[in-house]
Amino acid sequence: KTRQQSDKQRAEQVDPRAGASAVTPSTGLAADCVEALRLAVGREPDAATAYERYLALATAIRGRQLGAWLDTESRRRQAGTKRVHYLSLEFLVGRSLQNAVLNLDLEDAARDGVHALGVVLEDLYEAEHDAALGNGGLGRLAACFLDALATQGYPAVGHGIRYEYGMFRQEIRDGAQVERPDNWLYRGNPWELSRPDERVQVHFGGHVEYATDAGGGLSVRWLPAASLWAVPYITLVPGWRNGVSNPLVLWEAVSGDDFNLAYFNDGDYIRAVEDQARDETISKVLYPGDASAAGKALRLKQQYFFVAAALARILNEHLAEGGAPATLPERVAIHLNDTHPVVAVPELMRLLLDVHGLGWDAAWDITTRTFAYTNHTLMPEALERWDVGLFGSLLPRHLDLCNEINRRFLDEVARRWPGDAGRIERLSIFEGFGADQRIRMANLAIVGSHSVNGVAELHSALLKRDLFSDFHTLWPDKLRNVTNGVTQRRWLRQANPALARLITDAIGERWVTDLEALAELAPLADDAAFREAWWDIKRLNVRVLAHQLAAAAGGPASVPSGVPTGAPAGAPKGVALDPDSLFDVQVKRIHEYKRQLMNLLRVLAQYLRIKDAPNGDWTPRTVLMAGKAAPGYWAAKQIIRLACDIGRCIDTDPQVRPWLRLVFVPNYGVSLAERIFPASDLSEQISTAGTEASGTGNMKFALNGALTIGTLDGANIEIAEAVGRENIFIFGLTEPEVAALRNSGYRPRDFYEGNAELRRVLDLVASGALSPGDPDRYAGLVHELLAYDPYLVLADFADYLEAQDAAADCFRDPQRWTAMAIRNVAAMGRFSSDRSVRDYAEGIWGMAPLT
Ligand code: T68
Repeated sequence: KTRQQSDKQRAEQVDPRAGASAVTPSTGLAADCVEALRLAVGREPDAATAYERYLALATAIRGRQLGAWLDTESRRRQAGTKRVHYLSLEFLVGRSLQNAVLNLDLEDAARDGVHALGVVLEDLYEAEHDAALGNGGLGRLAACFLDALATQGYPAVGHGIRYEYGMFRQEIRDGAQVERPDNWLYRGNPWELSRPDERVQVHFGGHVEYATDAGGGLSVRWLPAASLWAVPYITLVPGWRNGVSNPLVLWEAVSGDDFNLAYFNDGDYIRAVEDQARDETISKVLYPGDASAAGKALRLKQQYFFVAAALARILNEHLAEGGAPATLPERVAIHLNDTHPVVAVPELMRLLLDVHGLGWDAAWDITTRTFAYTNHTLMPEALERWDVGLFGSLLPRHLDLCNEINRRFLDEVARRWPGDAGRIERLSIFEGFGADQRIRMANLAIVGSHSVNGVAELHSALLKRDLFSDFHTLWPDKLRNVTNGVTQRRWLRQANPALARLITDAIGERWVTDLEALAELAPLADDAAFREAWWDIKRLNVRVLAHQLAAAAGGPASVPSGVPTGAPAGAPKGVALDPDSLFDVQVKRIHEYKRQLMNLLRVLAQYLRIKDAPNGDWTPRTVLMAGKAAPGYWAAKQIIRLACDIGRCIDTDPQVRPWLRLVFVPNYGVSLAERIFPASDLSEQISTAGTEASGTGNMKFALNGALTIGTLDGANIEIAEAVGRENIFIFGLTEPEVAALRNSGYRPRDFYEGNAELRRVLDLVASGALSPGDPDRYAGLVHELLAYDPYLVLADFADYLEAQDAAADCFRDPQRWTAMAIRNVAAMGRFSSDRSVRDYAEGIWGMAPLT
């Protein structure tokens, strides 16, 4: 407090227009900002751009984080606390400035600091480019976990890739997705600290030499064909006001400077440089596919690249701190975020066997006690299966190790089930023969880990029942559940300050670090004044979002970079969104299983109902949809086109427009999400039961007081259980019903023929009326639905419409609606990532927080 007050007093002495001759603050964050602007950025305060001021503030704050990191490290070393390393190909962090300001409790000081620079803090928040180093839920979960780990004082390190280009920027041109590169580092990144002296060499290709050494033992030498450097960049993750700061280590690929001397010697200087450039493509770009295995050599190189660098660093640190290889599992847990980093299993074996000279059994014991693995999907097309030819050409030693791991593992299986060839085939790490042979990375992960978990109760149950059933029979204690969670610091405290304040005024601020405290809100659902204040905040948030979307649509053609809101595709200039309408939102990656198509079909059904009775007493609705489609995923891109076509069709119909709007908001990402969740009334969580592993957007909506319309899928089931069925709109087939319908021979055409409203909707889509210039655009889509409909859109359609009608009726009674919303928020306690990481730490990693 006194520090903040003196910051303020000193900032008041400053006249930003006086430039260098101004009386500048001499201590505190304000002084550090001015100093950083002059001495790190090289600008006088009165001449700086907003971005330069952002750089100055970020630099000043980073200094404080570095101090906290050094303290955290020395506390960990002194206490000998076990540490977890979270290996993930994706960390979807978003922006860092506001998060750091809030977590470090620097809001007042930062306001004064930027006042000294002559600007307002919010403008500097907006100047930052999102770090979009992830596709969706999996990458954002990793970021929420880092926040939760630091907040609870768990020593943790994230390891990933410093992609030069993050998730592509989505533009909508002529109603279709266009991908643009996300050059997020082009103005520098003030949060990261490079450590070139801690670079690690990573090898690829070549061959393996086996020889008997002098003592008669086998000596193994991997003679790689190529090597490059992995250079670590450290970004600090601050805990919530606890002085803890944990590192996120992102690795950059830099070509080896002492390589391909042959070319130099031949005078082929340019060829040598070309080769260098090729090495550096490894950390060039994030793969934008979120649910199908890419199977490309570059992808495997990315995986091995960061895993090898991370393991080298982990082992070096462990040894430098006085550990021995054998004590690794006592001091270190390594978590595998999906199968993407699973090459870590043979890599750790290689280090222990070939570098440290351990025997197989000792090395294997260390390895399996160190690793744990999380599965994030049941979709078969997303399961990674590396072609053995490709794998062996890049990682010959690792292929040998996988074979030996498999041989020993299958021996164990054969001893337990003699002669059971089918079981051996199903459990094997390898599948297929000859040129078609593949490595099943999930099987390798399960064999090489002591714990395997799914991310919601249903998902984990289905892993045991279906995908990993043979492993579950073999090792009944290995498979568990850890339901996902989200950080309330970013997703409520930061994203929705007005609601956060209302909650804190009512029950205190314990919820910020103990989300179960929200339960104290439940009685306030019956307090009319509290409901009114709650409702007003929601409408205000909706108004702000509506205004931003309209400004983006009607504003300049090119939105300045760094502004998260793109121009909504459905909203022509001048057609403002109605902030009193029901804001009905589906934001997530575009996927057939997530059934954005079902959402669009019900919008059309509503459109037709309004056309039939334009004077009816309809509940006004604004349907927002946002999300990216993988660039090669044709069906997903068609869904975006259909959304844009329907949106335009409604917007140009003055009869319907007052009651119904459909807006596709481009370029969904973390920063846009921070604006959308607080401004949503209804959360669309409508995947086919049994397909969405968990979902985490569902939790962010509910935490911000949106009601859920959803199927009994993923974490929706646990949300329904927590909030009570009377406070959520559940519809559709359950997972067993989905399985039964499929097994009995699902005939989507029966639903088409049996439901006149559905028939009209599909006929409208097929008619070409939505895309007059291209009447056949959706013929294929409708045909697929009628012939196959793999995600049972038609089967759930009628029930979905009924649930939507119930939601619309309910919204007409703001008292009732708001009471339900408050009860939802009150029940969100268990969906904090603080609870998730505690489950991991206590149940899987065997770790305690710093004391
Ligand atoms: C998501 N998976 C699940 N995958 O779909 C979601 N995949 O249900 C769950 O809540 C979330 O993980 C967190 O557990 C993904 O987001 C990917 O993004 C992805 C990326 C590359 C390859 C495969």
